[in-house]
Amino acid sequence: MLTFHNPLHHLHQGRQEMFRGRLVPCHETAARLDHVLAELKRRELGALQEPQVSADELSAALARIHSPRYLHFIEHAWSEWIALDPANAALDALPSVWPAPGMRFDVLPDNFSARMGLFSFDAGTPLTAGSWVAARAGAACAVSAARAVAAGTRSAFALSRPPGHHAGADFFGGYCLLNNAALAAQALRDSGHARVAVLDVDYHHGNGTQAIFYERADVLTVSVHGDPRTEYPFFLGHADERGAGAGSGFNHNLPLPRGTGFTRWREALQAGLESIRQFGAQALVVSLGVDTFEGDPISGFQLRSADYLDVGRDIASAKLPTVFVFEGGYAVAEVGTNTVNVLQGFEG
Ligand code: Q9C
Ligand code: ZN
Repeated sequence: MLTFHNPLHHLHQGRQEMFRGRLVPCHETAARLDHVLAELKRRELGALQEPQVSADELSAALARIHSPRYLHFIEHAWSEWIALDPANAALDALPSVWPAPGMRFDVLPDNFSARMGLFSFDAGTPLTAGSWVAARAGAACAVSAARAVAAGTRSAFALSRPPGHHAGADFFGGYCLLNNAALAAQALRDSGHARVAVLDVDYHHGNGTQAIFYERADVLTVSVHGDPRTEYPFFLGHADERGAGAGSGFNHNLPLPRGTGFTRWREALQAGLESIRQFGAQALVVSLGVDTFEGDPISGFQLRSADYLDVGRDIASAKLPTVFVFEGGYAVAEVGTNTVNVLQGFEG
């Protein structure tokens, strides 16, 4: 497995996220990626590279997925935050006010915290001094991995953080700033693969990825996740969301109840893979979150470490050029084992 890892990921490290009326330490930590990288080295699973995308190429790739006003906001958010008060340099920026349906999303407020809310959907995703630089380098990993696969490598892994699948064209949230999986899927489309599938196996529904491709027939989005009736991100991810307009029929959600174990989870994975087969995908992007693990501190499925070898084997059965993109997984001591088990199972 050829891996592109983000050499600047540690520049994004939020201090706190809002949880039940308190600010608690962020679950999405730099140590997560360090554990996966260490495990990849330990098992000698393949070459480890830094992303190779020019600044201009990367900006062009970002503009294929995200809106100009969102990219401008994220790039400059930290300098605006400390311009409000130099003492803000010691704090993260977190949103606390959001437009509700019926309010204006088209007018960009002058007020910084109003724009933080306009471009986000939760108070769990802090922006810090290095967030933009880290997220951009993470996006470069996804684009590099997609290009390697487009050039004929069977599979590649974008070991990127912050994660991406909750980020939409115009918003951040769920620890995600730039949608790495969507960037990889678009890069595969742009290099000539007519039909690309995104398979999201993170515990949480990939609302950003779904929204980005919802009206498109060229990218099928499939997600196996905790039922949004009880699980984050709550407001998207139901089974009746099948796509819209030209994209009607090209989104497939497989929500499962909290507490689901591997046998039932694997049946949902098989159903998702069958959709991908029927679609006639020419390439696959996997949003690889391992927060489905039984020991995950914020999630509710019951997968065990050995199960991830089978997950990799099942994904390999699709016989498609495949880009894996790292997403969630917060049981820090096991995140390396679980993630690399998927990749090793895939390689067989
Ligand atoms: N106290 C990803 O896995 N909030 N994002 C959970 C826990 C947000 C997860 C609350 C979870 C986001 C990429
Ligand atoms: Zn997740």
